[in-house]
Amino acid sequence: MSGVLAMVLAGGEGTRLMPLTKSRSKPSVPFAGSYRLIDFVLNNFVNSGIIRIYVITQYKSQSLYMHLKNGWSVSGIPNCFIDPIPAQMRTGKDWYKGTADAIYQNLTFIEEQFPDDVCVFGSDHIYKMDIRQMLHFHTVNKADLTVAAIRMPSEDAAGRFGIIEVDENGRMISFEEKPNHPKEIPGEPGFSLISMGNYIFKSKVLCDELQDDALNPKSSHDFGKDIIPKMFPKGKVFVYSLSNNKISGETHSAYWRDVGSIDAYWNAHMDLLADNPEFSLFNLKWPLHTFYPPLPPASFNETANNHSLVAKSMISAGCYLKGANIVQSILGFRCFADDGTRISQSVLIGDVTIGKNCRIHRAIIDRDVTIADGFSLGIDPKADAKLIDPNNKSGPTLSHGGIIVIPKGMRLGF
Ligand code: ADQ
Repeated sequence: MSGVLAMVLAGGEGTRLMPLTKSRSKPSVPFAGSYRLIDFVLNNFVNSGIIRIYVITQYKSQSLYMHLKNGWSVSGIPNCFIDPIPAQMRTGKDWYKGTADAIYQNLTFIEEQFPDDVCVFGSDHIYKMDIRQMLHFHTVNKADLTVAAIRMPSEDAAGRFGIIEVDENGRMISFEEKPNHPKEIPGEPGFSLISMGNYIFKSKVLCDELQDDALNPKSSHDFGKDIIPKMFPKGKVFVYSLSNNKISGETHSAYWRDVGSIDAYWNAHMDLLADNPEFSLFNLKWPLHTFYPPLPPASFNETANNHSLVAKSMISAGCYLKGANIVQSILGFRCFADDGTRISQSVLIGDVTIGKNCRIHRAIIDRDVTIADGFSLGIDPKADAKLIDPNNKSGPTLSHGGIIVIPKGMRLGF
């Protein structure tokens, strides 16, 4: 893999994930108790043997930077690195105008590494992918650009993703960025082929295209809006389907989720708790690394009135349950739930303290939240409504699907 360089785009703001993105970029939003969103793409690269990785940051990048430093630093191995690149205005006095500009402003780092191919991948998605298989496809087809794709119901794709059409050889024959009425796959009514936002470019082609794009005053400097629509008519853009990707030790078909909204984020957590989950965290042949803080195991205690009971849930290190009942929920590091409390279908991100006899249902609770004895969330719509100020996007919110989100640092019921 010495001819391959990875550039991971990690500057996304993630406005639809507010208030979880109030103080952190979307790629550093915690996921599944112990992870952050960026871990999934980094694990894909590292498990594929690609350990020359630049992570391009911009929006509120401090927690992402700390996560990379604590969990992903590589030192002392020649030609192996996972290095964040902060936005530095290298080409002028502008922040990154779009995803293509984010790479253009850092072309010097590509030139220094002289790779044959550059993987430009997003960092906001939950999936597993053996990138060697996509590289093989890219090389066999002598492609200038290969775009990773997956099929999904057209109604879910509308307005959200780039829509692709291919010929019988896998060559891209049309591309439309986020149309409201996506074209369907021929012969598969109701389904469309969407871009996953992951690209492999021949290195020289990428540099040339970005230099051209930078000179175009009409461009928005974005891969989906500008670079791909300009490149595919030239004919050497191929499409790699995630459904052809095989992960060692797994039998499920391809799972890929964009957790760009609160409901999608909550649903992806509930997916993990299914009996035979489509996306498993437990494959030893595809280990999922992250930063693991020095914490004791989770402990479950009992009181005079209650045992701690846990069902269909994941409880991270450092949690302490004192006679609490946890059902179909995921608790991140260092959460505490007191006597008689019941938590169901909820996600606690970490460092959450919940008092006695609380009822928490269909909630997402961010870090450092403290909830007083006897408080309920997600049970009484009128009580929940009192917490929500529609003019305050960084306060508690209620999603379309009815998930209540409590932002970082709140104290409820005191
Ligand atoms: P979007 O979902 O709109 O579309 P975009 O906001 O462009 O994705 O973000 C792509 C990646 O780049 C994300 O990982 C994000 O964090 C990062 N990013 C965004 N702005 C950035 C910036 N200024 N600097 C650095 N990083 C930045 C894209 C494609 C679609 C495709 C979807 C798949 O354009 O065609 O379907 O991804 O999710």
